[in-house]
Amino acid sequence: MFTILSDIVAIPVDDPIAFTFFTGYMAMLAAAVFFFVERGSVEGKWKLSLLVSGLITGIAAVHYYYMRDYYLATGQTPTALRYIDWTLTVPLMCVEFYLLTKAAGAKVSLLWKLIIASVWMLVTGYIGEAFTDGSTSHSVIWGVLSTIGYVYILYTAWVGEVAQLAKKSGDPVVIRGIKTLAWFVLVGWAVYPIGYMCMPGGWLNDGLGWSASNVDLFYNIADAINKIGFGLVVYGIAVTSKSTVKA
Ligand SMILES: *C/C=C(C)/C=C/C=C(C)/C=C/C1=C(C)CCCC1(C)C
Repeated sequence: MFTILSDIVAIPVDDPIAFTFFTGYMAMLAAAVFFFVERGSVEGKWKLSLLVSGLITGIAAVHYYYMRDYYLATGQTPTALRYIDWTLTVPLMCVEFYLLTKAAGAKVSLLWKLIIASVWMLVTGYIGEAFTDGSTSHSVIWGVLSTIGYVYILYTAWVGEVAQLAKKSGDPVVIRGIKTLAWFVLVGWAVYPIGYMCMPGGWLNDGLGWSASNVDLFYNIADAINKIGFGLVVYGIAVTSKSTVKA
């Protein structure tokens, strides 16, 4: 139904949420094509990482296609589609951390710990958003529970296992790449809890006196920066390390 509607519903020029849904979709699609094609030109050991970058942006492109329709047709936040997308793409970003540190001895248990932390973060966040009664207490309780998972990933990337394995790898390209990804998790991912607080009942929404929900504006911008940015950092590692290897 929404697909048919989208053919006739134009994107209102004064609606930044609709605009970012559309540009987000195009950007994710273009990025996915880029990573899939470039996968062919990087050294063998980086091909899987590039494939994962392509999957992250490709999966997001499909969800953006549907989220944009949903938003245009209903004017509502596509919460379920959003969290389905994150539940697939955030664990894949954890896979990127694992692949980059594998050569230095990363174990599958590290991958599982990161995946469990991200699923915890997302399930609790989903309960906070999807089952909101508009009260601040509901939003805060589930937001805080979700943040525990986020802090765990942050810790692992900055000082925990991932950071230590990067150091152990002794490869300056990997060390610098992991540091950049850790910055993405610290700054880029922090936009999500800020967006979450903009839902009705959320601290920022109340504090700024907004009547409507602006969560999608924050999530759309953050997704584009984080998913495409993450992929580009991984791509940078792949091409730089190739050029440092002697033929
Ligand atoms: C591609 C999608 C990404 C990188 C999504 C990341 C999402 C988060 C880091 C969400 C975090 C949240 C909190 C820390 C608390 C409030 C609820 C969430 C789920 C928005």
